[in-house]
Amino acid sequence: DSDREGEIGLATKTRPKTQKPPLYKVLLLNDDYTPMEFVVHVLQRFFGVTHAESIEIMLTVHKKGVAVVGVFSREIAETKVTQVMDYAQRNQHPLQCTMEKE
Ligand code: TYC
Repeated sequence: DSDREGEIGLATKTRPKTQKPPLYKVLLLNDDYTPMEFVVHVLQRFFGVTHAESIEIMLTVHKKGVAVVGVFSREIAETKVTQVMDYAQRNQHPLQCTMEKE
C-alpha cells in the first residue's frame, strides 16, 4: 500500500484538461410579417419538436423577440441556420435564424 502513495486524487489533480468542442445556440428572431403557423411548421420540420413545443417556442419569440431553439455542435448549428434561412426565403418570409457560441 505504501507504493500507492501519491496516487490518490490523481484523476482530479493531474489529469490533463481535455478540450471539449464549443457548442452553439441556434436562435430564432421575431419579425412583424412571418405567419405564426409558418414558424410553428419550421420548428417541427427542422428542430424535431412536438406541435405543443413548437407553439411555445414561437410564442416566446413573438413576445420576447428571440429564443434559443436548440444547442448543437458548430457544423450542425450551421446546417440548421442555413436550412431555416433557405426555407424562409423560398417561401418569401423574412424569418431570421442565427447562431452564437454558448
Ligand atoms: N411576430 C409574427 C407575427 O405576429 C410571428 C413570428 C413569431 C414571427 C416568431 C417570427 O420567429 C418568429 N405574425
